[in-house]
Formats: sequence, structure tokens, C-alpha cells
Amino acid sequence: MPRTDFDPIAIRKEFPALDQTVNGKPLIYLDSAATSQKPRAVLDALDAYYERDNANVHRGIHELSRRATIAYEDARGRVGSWINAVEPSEIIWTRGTTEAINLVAMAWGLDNVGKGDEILLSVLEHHSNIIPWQLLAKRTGAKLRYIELDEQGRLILDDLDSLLSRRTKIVAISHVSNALGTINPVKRITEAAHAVGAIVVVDGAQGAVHTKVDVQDLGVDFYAFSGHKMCGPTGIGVLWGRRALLDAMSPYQGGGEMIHFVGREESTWASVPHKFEAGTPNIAGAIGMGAAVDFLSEIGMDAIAVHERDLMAYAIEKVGAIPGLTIYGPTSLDERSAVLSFSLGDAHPHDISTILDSDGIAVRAGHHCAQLVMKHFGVAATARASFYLYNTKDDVDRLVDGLEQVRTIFA
Ligand code: C6P
Repeated sequence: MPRTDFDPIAIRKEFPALDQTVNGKPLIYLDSAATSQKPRAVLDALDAYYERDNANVHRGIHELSRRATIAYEDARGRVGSWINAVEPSEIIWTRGTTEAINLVAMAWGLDNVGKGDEILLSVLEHHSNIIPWQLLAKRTGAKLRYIELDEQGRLILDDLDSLLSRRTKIVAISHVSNALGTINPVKRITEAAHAVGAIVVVDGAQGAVHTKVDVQDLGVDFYAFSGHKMCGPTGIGVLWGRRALLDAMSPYQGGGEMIHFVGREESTWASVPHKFEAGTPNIAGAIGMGAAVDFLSEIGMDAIAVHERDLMAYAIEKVGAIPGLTIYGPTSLDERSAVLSFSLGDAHPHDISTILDSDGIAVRAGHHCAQLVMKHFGVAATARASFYLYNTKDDVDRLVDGLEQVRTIFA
């Protein structure tokens, strides 16, 4: 059950790492798109596993192994329900979004994509949703095509029909851009992709974090996301896939626990999801991700979305009013998530970040692993402030003060 009121100040107190000073100033953490902070509930779940239940999963008959296996599989079920998967077996634990996309590219792609086939991406993508497809294209002779961006960093979908054809095998698209915050119309793209028989792979690294995701409603075929961006641990993520597709796919990696029977020359595979989880998995990570889902559900994804929208409206107004500052990305709050990418006059984004850091403010500077986006805007890098449930309007005010200081230095 979601909590009845949304109180970011109280929520913030549940994140131990936010309660510290950096360079003599109270920490203002505005880098959650890179990785979020972790609430006490998640840290406790990790401790509980290591302190009481630590054992390998699906391998032992003893009590600790039983407990660890139950907690690990229970987390799978909770994460599955959270995104409205049809069944827990559709949840494959991975190291994160990157590994999840690579899994689809290799396990589905190598079996289903051939010379002359096409893979449709967008210029908005994170490198994790470009490079795996480039590798696949190189190995199969397939061709990559791109949906272009408009001046606000939104996908230009007017010519989507001409980009898609019976040759298109895969459409791989982000739910939300990490570099600009653009929210993509995934449902619309999916309908068009399915009409030509292509599968749709969604990079949800910045999507599931901020909005309620219902994979059945979205209608996509694969949805990938990372635990560490949604209050969970690093090194754990999810590939959700339609059961029929997962069943038909070859394994991604070989090793322990992904087999049914091993012979000298040939082996047979365990059923989904274990077919894709070779070797000892990140047990603590999965349990921590389950705890993160519980935490976010208790607060309520809708309440988080309302809070972030309010915060973004305030940030765009205040930060956008700084002379010489350019904000990149969609102007409409309906089309953007909790990411504010910007430049300030001639100040290099790395200098902006360094000056803000001296004030205890953490932002990211660079190309954000989205070099095609940077090229589109004709910049090498931007500074990026990204917000989450624990940020407040006071944080925005501190950011504005810090940026005024940057302006003074570079004036
Ligand atoms: N973006 C950022 O600062 P991993 O590293 O596998 O958890 O997630 C990769 C990834 C994929 N897609 C998108 C849209 C992402 O934002 C990220 C991670 C971080 O923006 C680190 S580069």
C-alpha cells in the first residue's frame, strides 16, 4: 500500500548517504540518473542476507540455501509484479540494463537477424542501446537505421513508416533519455514496429525509475532496467521478455545452473529464466532490488512522478532564468523526465561540475554516454542535474546559487 502522504524531507532521512557534508557543505545530490542513493530498507535487506541467509541459490538442500533461494526467487516475483509481468519467469536477472540489452542482441539477434535485415535505433540512445546493435550488425551483415531528433531532442516520428519495413527485425528505443530526459512515445513506436513484424526492445534504465511501467500495457517485447538507478544495489538489473520469445531463444552464456542435462558434445538447457542465468548470480543484488521495489511501491510511483514534475517545473523556471544558460531537451513537462541538461556560456561542463562540487553539489558533466545526442546539439558535453524522490526545491535553490557563482567566475 502506498504511503498516504509524500514528504521528501522525511524520505531523504531514509537515505544515510544524503546526510553528510561534502567540501564543508551539506551534500546536494543531483546525479541520480547516474546512480541513485540507497534507502535504509535496501541496505538492511543486503545486511540481512549476508548476516543470516548467505548461501548459494538452487544448489543446496540445507536451510541457508533454502532461505537464500526463497528470498532470491521472491524478489524476482516482486519485481515482476511491479512491472506487471505475466509471470515471474519472464524476469531475467542481469548485471544491469547494459547486459540485458546485450543478452537480447546476442541471444535473439544472432538467431533471427541476417544479411540485409535492418535494426532501427534512435539518435537519442545511450551507448548501451547502440553498441550491442552495432556488434550484432557487424556479425550478421544487418544495417542500422536511426530515428532523427528535432531541435528539442524529441524523436521525429513523421517518417517512422518509411524507416520501417519488412526488413526491420528489431526496433530498440529508450523509454526515457538519460542525456535530455525526453520521454519517448513507446506505445506508438511499438504499434508501428509490430505492424511490420519487428520486435521492440526498450532501454528502460531511466524509465522504470520514474514512472509506473506496465510491460503488458506498453505492448513491447523486451524491457531492460538497472537496480542501481532505482534505489537498489549496483550490479543487478532485469531483462523482462515475453515468455514465448525467451523460450525460443538460445542461451546467452553457458555455465552452472543453466543446463538441464550435460553430455560430452551436446547439452540441453534449463527452462526460463534459469537458462539465462549461468553461474552464481548476484543473489544479494536481486534481494536488494526486491527491497527497492517494495520501498518505491510503498511511497507510490504516481506520487514520485508528481513530485518530480513539480520539481522540474521549478528547476526549469529558476535555472532557466540564469543569463547565458541553455537548457537542452523538450520544453513541455509532459515530454520530459527528471533530467536537466544544460550549458552555461563558455564555461566547460567539467568546470561547472568542479565548481558546484566545491559547494557540495553533485552533478554529472560529460557526454553522458550519448555522443550522438551531443553531436545533434553541436556540443561535446553538457552539465546535467538529475532529480529523484529525495530532492527538494531547496536543492534547486542551492544549484542556482552555485551556478551564479560559476557565472561570476566565467564572466
Ligand atoms: N546511464 C548516466 O549517467 P547500466 O550502466 O547498465 O546500469 O545502464 C546503462 C544505461 C542504459 N541506458 C540508459 C538510458 C542509461 O541512462 C544508462 C546509464 C548513466 O546516464 C551512466 S552512463
